[in-house]
Amino acid sequence: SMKGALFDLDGVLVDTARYHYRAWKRLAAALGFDFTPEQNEELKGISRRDSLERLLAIGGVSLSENEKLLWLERKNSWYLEYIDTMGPGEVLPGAAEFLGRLKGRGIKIALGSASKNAPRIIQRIGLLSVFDGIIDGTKTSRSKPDPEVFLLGSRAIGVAPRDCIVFEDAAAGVQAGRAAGMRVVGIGSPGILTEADMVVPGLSELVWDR
Ligand code: B16
Ligand code: MG
Repeated sequence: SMKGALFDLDGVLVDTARYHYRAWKRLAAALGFDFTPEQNEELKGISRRDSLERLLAIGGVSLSENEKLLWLERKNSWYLEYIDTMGPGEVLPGAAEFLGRLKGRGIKIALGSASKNAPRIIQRIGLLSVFDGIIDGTKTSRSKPDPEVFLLGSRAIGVAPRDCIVFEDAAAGVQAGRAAGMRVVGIGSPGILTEADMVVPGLSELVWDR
């Protein structure tokens, strides 16, 4: 039976994707090319560094290592500018209630996010105290779809992978959860999250007993 729940952050608990998009678009514009919301889909769930590489490929731009580091720093400072205006009102519908219900049933809860800014974000949206363990982009060395982030999460809450369930909105994250030997609930569209055990549009549509 399920004893642990592991949550992705961006796209599951909060919609930070639009802030990432705004910052990447600003970077693309500065380098002289356009970046569409459709292209942004590719960047979901993957690390900051990998995102830059994909963005540069889209724009057909090549940069030196030093220039890349400079733009990564700029992108993150723009992103921080945007997320520092966030508050509890930006928690996605049903997420806080769902977390509360799990806690009430004694389920251990961990965060499994690729973001290095994850602790700052969950603090801003008022969810910091919910988590029994937090694995963010500073604690992992391999990006999703590698299972590392969720295996570290299960260890942090002391629950075996087979007793954990993952909530993910990105295809790479769903694969990571499966590779960790966990059950996975996809948040989004069944057409994209084909490897999930079950897919729902959002946490407000979920009943734990199912
Ligand atoms: P940062 P998640 C991911 O968060 C985002 O989906 C992805 O777009 C972003 O590039 C990545 O975090 C790194 O974020 O630049 O803040 O370290 O979905 O894994 O919670
Ligand atoms: Mg996500």
